[in-house]
Amino acid sequence: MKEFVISEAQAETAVLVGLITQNQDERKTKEYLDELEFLAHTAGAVTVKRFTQKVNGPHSVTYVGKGKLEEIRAYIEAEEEAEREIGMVIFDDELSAKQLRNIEKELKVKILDRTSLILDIFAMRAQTANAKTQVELAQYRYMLPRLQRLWTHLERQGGGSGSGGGKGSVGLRGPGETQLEMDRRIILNRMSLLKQRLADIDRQKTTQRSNRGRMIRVALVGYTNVGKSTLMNLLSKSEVFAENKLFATLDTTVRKVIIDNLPFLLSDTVGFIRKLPTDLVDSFKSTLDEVREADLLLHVVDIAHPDFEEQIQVVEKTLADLGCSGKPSMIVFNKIDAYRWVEKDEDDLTPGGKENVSLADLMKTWMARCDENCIFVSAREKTNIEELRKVLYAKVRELHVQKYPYNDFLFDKYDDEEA
Ligand SMILES: Nc1nc2c(ncn2[C@@H]2O[C@H](COP(=O)(O)OP(=O)(O)OP(=O)(O)O)[C@@H](O)[C@H]2O)c(=O)[nH]1
Ligand SMILES: [Mg+2]
Repeated sequence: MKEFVISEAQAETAVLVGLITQNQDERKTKEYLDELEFLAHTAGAVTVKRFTQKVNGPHSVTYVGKGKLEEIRAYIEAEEEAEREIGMVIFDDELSAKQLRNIEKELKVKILDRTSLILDIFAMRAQTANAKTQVELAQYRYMLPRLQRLWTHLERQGGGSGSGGGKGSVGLRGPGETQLEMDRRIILNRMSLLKQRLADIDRQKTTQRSNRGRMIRVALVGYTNVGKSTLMNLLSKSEVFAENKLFATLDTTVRKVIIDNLPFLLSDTVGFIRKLPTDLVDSFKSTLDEVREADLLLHVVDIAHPDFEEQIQVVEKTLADLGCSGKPSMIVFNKIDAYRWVEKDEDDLTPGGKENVSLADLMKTWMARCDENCIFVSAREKTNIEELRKVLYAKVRELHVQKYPYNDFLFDKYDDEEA
């Protein structure tokens, strides 16, 4: 799987390419490319240039138009002449086999798209057997349809026979096709082995989960890099790896947390991101089972991120895809310490934009929008964490009493408080 591992070489340079379309205006594209740059940085690459193009939609053959592709090639050549080698070109959307093949032919450098970049980071981050197996399976799923690029050009020239190995034209049934068939078989075999392994891990995990006793399960969910692991560490006094890069957490960690007399399980899971292919979400099924089986979801949001509203939507959409939209949940707005706004001059009468909203106003708006089912904290500054514990206690207790009405260790405290 070497071809996915771009992270080993130190500080490779990357060029980013994105489209400006009717549903993705210039500002949006900039945000997407910022995120792509952050992804590239996480993978160990330094971004040196961005290209964008205004089009109606991605070009089916080359993603960007021919002229733009030539412009990118000219840039790469000029850089190479100046002895600044370009390591890779990264496209913001998933490329088809055909696009990949054509772009590679034109640019002659390593081509990645958002998906293969995310997969690369996943491969780098995977620690446990479970995470490694899931990532490898996802990588093969990505590769399989793209294997065709090794041979379809032969097929077109010779009017060949497709993958069945039937009648292809003379001289064109050679190694290309056989090699491809072999590659496909090897990959398919490997994939079924990986699936088998995941099924075994799945069974083990299900047994582990059923042995956990009668405790309410709370899952921290949210966009990547919002502070889920930092909150987990605060609430459970554990040491989960947290860092300012994307996808620091790949596998689920579960900890027992006790607030007053009430024990419950808290889990920290992989973060979500835009344009994450469903295939990838599928591959992370067993990691995400923790979310699926949780009794309460804490949706963590980075309020200091300029695009946090879209991130909320992405997370809600992913949760719905996982069949979790009806679950009890609460939004935890994190990083209030880092929220910045520009105060408007009193005589400035132009209508204010997003950047002029004060934290207090934003809090008011969201309290109303969530029906007060949200809380504002800073995991870094430990602001409002006691309040979060209190709210969590009340919510978990309510769920606990509903789910395990005969668990009497709770009732002392419960009765005390009622009295
Ligand atoms: N300013 C500020 N930074 C925070 C806060 N909470 C977390 N961070 C930082 O945000 C970054 C990401 O935190 P993590 O806890 O790793 O985030 P995560 O949601 O677990 O991220 P992934 O596992 O990568 O999806 C780290 O650099 C944290 O130090 C906060 O309240 N304020
Ligand atoms: Mg994390």
